Amino acid sequence: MNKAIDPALMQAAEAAGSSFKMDAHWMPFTANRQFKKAPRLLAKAEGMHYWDVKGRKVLDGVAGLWCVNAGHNRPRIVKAIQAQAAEMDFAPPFQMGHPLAFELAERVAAIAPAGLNRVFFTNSGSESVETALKMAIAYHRVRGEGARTRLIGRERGYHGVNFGGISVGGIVANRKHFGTLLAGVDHLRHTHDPARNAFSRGQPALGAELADDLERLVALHDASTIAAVIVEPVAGSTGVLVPPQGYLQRLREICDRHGILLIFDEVITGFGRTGSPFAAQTFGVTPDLITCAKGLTSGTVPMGAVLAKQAIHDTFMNGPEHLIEFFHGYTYSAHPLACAAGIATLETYADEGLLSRARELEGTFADAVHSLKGEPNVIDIRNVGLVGGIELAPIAGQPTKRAFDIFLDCWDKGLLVRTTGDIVALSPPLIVEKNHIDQIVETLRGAIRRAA
Ligand code: PXG
Ligand code: PLP
Repeated sequence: MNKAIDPALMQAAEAAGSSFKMDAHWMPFTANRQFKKAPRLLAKAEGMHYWDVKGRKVLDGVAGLWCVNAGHNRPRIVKAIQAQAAEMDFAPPFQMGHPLAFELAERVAAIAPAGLNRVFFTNSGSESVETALKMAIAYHRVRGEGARTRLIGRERGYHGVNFGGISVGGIVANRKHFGTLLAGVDHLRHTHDPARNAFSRGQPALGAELADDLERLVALHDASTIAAVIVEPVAGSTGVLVPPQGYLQRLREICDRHGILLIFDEVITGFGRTGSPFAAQTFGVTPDLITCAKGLTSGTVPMGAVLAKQAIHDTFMNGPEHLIEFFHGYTYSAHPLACAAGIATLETYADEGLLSRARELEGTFADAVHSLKGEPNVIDIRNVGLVGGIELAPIAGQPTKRAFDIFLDCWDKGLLVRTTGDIVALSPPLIVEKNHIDQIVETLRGAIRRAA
């Protein structure tokens, strides 16, 4: 028995009829030893809140992990999953199908940017990224430009944790341990420029010209070798970097000029986070492929998708009809439980107007998070839709510690936030009300002061 475990946890485990040991579970993206000494264990969720195993109520300031956009345990979604589990557990997705997969794809296409009406299902954001990168390379090959194999990502980008994703990604800690990664990848400069843009509300005014960095890479590698550029419209994981005004437009123009596909990784920004179904619509720039996950099922059942322009899909649809057109897919692509969850989630979003709610609340949310300007060590604040990033000056010689201390303090005071480096990220469920926003910001304010 692990001696460090809190007696209340033991009671909870015993009540549930199990013993409670923490050794076997090697936790993802977690300081395992620190966690197991002082566990933070969740037991229940509803609406805007979690409850921990001791029954303490915690306000969810980050939609679980940027995914529970409809709020927790919404009855319609819960019932849809339960009913589907009782009706049909699994259906093979290769050379077979089931109606819910087609229904969900139509519904996703209906809210997607115009033209992105072909939907390929995966089980996560990471798998969506791998799928989109392979689709881009294969697309060029099928249309006779097989030399277009290079992939361009961006510094500080997060595209999941599989080999393609960490190769195009630009978060050093996620890359440096894992060898040589994919060959033929290069990176654009990131867009973070606090010297010119600190404390911008919404899109920073300066920096559209950073997109011209793509011209530098085209000059270096030649356009004929480049398949695709992948960027997050708003970089989330690295600490909420909002694109400078005109930047995405300029990236689109350069891609068009050189026949390069533009992929928006909307795993975080998809499904209402920025005030439209997709950030592509918020910013008025249409990519060729969109990767998404998280909000597709409001985090209830793992699922991701790639949305493709019809022309890309149609390019694959040639040759003898009995042959597979795209040699790719997952055992659990379009899993029935995920499809049921996805349909009920999209119905919930539509009924409650949640996909535009971030636009309605953007001003209120921006006022609240920007009110933290002037608090100790706050060096930048960024926001768009219902996403906020508060950047703190690191403690000398101990990077990430100040933000992590604030995370622990907030948890202690009944608020879940997310930190990355010395940045606190906020992305509450889209059902958030003004009183929740006030509670989030005032709890954070207290923690920031105590961490000074
Ligand atoms: N692309 C983007 C843009 C993401 O934000 C992924 C791909 C990978 O998705 P999966 O489902 O494979 O995790 C993501 C996921 C954080 C954090 O702390 C962000 C993500 C995941 C976990 C933590 O910011 N984003
Ligand atoms: N590894 C092995 C040995 C497999 O048989 C399969 C799928 O059949 C996979 C990996 C891939 O699993 P998934 O389709 O769930 O991604």
